Amino acid sequence: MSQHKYTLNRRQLLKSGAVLGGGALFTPALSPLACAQAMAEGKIIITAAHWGPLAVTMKDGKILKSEPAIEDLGDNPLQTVVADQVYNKVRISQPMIRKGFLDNLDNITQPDGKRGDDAFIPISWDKAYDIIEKQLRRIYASYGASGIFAGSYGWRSSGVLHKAFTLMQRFLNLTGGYVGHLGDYSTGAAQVIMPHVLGTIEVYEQQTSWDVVLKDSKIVVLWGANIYNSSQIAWASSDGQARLHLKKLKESGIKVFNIDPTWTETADYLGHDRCEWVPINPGTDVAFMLGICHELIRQNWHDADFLKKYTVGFEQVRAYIMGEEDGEAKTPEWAAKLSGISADKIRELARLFHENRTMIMSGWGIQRQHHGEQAHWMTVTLAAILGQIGLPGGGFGLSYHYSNGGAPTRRAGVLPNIGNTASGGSTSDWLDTGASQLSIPVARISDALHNPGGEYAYNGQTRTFPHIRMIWWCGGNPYHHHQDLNRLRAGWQKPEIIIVQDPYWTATAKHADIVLPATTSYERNDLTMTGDYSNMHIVPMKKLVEPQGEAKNDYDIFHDLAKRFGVDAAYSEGKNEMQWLKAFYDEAQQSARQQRIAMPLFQQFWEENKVYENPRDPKADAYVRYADFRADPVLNPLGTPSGKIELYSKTIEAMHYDDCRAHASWLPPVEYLGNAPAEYPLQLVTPHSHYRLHSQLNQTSLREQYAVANREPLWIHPEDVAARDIKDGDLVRVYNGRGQVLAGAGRIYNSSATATKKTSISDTAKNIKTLQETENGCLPSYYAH
Ligand SMILES: Nc1nc2c(c(=O)[nH]1)N[C@H]1C(S)=C(S)[C@@H](COP(=O)(O)OP(=O)(O)OC[C@H]3O[C@@H](n4cnc5c(=O)[nH]c(N)nc54)[C@H](O)[C@@H]3O)O[C@H]1N2
Ligand SMILES: Nc1nc2c(c(=O)[nH]1)N[C@H]1C(S)=C(S)[C@@H](COP(=O)(O)OP(=O)(O)OC[C@H]3O[C@@H](n4cnc5c(=O)[nH]c(N)nc54)[C@H](O)[C@@H]3O)O[C@H]1N2
Ligand SMILES: [Mo]
Repeated sequence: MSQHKYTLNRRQLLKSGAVLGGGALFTPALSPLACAQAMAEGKIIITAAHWGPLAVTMKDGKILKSEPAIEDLGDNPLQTVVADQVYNKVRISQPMIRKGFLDNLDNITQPDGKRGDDAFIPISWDKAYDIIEKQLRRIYASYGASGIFAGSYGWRSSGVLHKAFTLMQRFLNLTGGYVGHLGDYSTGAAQVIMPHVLGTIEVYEQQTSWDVVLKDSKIVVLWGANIYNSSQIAWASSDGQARLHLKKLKESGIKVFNIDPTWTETADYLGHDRCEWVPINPGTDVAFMLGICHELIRQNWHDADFLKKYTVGFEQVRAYIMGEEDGEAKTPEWAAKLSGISADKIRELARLFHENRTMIMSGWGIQRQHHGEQAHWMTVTLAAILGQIGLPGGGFGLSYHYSNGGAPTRRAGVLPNIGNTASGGSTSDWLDTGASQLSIPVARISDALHNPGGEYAYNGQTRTFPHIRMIWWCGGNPYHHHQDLNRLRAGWQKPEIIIVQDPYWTATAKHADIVLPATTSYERNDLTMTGDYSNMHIVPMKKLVEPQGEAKNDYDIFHDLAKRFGVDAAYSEGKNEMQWLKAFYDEAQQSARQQRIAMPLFQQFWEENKVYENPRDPKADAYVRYADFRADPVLNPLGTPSGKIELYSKTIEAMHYDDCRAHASWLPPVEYLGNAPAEYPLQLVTPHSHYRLHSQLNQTSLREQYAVANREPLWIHPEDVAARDIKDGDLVRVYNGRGQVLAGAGRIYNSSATATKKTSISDTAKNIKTLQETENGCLPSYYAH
């Protein structure tokens, strides 16, 4: 993702024209007091992770403790457990091979069906390399690149050099190619629909600056956006700015709505005085927004001038909303039945949004669903009808909750990354992975394994699933992140060989044939920036300790293998670890110099062991998304066919899809409150955890802070609890027809504020059945090996 963002930021920097003078600052790693304290205890080393720059105190060569290395308001518990990550009983200590696979080595075209149930035996690195080399050559000779899936989605660790799956793909691009992935789990639906509507993927773009929001917005809508929680991390490294902005929001006079099935950590932080809960039924946001739009149009509150000048297709949308298209008017009463929010509240929100400068901050949970495309298309449609897009503090933002979006972009020399092709070429960091003809949409992995050669529709194209005979996963955990794991597990038995590279015995590693132990980011040297949008800091990621056990860096694993294939020169470009880092840093430093920002030379930077902060840019502080387009839509057209916001898309019309019409529309999800059968009356929502990054850190002591009955906490409404005789702290079985998981009943809502609510979480927790078999990071078997 960051590559997109860095590219964007570079473009913005170029666009920003006149360059101010002035140098950048070194942030002292810790406050003087904390610093003195830490120095007395031992040496401090600076590193970083997705959850921010870290100051790590060492003692006798061991990691003692870790703390934030920059000011980070509020607690970010993720920053405290570096030692637990490194010294951990679920680390993989040496290369391992599955017993049945080893026994069957001469006949592995016929897999034995025992993945996930078999024992592992240790082998040497050389033996592991021998087997991998032989099998990779055989697979290429028999099936070509389409036989190897190396899409390997996942969040790996931060760093511009030690990028797990990028390095794997770099190696495989030199040996013959692979099947990659399209899109991601985060925004899979939005990033396909948004280019048709706005001409950009929109989800990974800088937002209207928080400074502007705090000054000009009268209403902020958290639409399934849990900023306090989800901004603890970034794809590169968190700059911690969201907490600062939330604090200011709490202190401001701005009215906040939390449109969410849950009373989130963010809502809780803002408090009931500042923030009103609109506890919507999951999966019904489009209906709810249509109800608001109906009221806006009925009252003649829609902004006809804006719609005419900046959008196409309002007439079709209007006809649909008013019921002229399908005979069903999308009235507030109609929307209330589906969403669980009263028609009066819907009318009130329509009036408030119309009368006040309103910023809709949308998270991504609303689109990580069946028909998820509609949710963000409808969000843009609603914002267009309100007519505030491009005005200070108005419109919508799809990334305020992520990577501290809205923290203004700094003037900076931006660090490049190692690419998945050698010597320049594509340095795509996240989305497509270099073999686009063969790539499959990322969440199609089960479908691909089950239907080799099968056809599927994707964004107007008919594509064909490859015949995957080998899987190599490096830096991700599909047994954590994929849906319907029983189905994945069945498909997973089909390939001939599966290699997994990870520091830990994840559920995925346990389903491999060959398991290779990777280092954590604390066992190698690297660099990162903070703030995928802000480019706020450059941080040295210094090696804290030697690789644990027989673990090796992913970089070195693929370098060793590259030698066996005679491609090591192209792989390494003749550079070792520190030479790579110096080259990346030098490039950033040169670009900084052109902007008259003084960065120290690499050696000094590295030895100083400090976080480097980039200077502010007054222009960026005042940034308003779509202001240029609003000022002059002819000179600054959008990248859509019409150059305008497409509320109706002729491109999509021409696709003739039943499940995506040419304008945003209400398509009932296959499973939701509205069609729940009696035996599965509850709906499970699986938001991202405050205490983990997906499955990462699940194996640390953080778990002790939040686990209930030693399981992931399950929040249930008192009404649902009463009907089931569940007490706080009970171990509960959560199940449906597809699978089951154990959880601990915790944070049972019983505060007076929620208990008195009629439309409370009970309405969402009741009568709905969707369950994804592992909640984020539940990993029922993580500890069981
Ligand atoms: N039910 C449900 N499922 C979801 C979601 C949800 O909201 N609900 N969210 C989805 C989303 S948005 C996402 S992004 C995905 C996340 O899914 P993943 O990105 O797969 O989850 P992580 O736990 O971050 O997995 C990263 C893995 O990389 C390993 N790793 C870390 N550093 C290194 C390294 O240097 N080298 C190697 N080789 N390995 C390393 C970690 O140990 C871990 O096993 O989950 C998706 N799945
Ligand atoms: N601490 C922490 N931060 C993270 C992550 C993490 O694992 N831990 N993961 C990171 C990643 S990779 C991503 S993609 C982002 C994810 O960012 P998001 O996708 O925005 O995060 P979620 O927590 O899945 O969902 C946000 C909110 O949407 C609500 N929600 C769910 N369904 C619905 C619905 O149908 N309607 C409405 N209105 N609301 C709904 C949830 O209750 C939740 O409060 O977070 C990132 N930040
Ligand atoms: Mo994600």
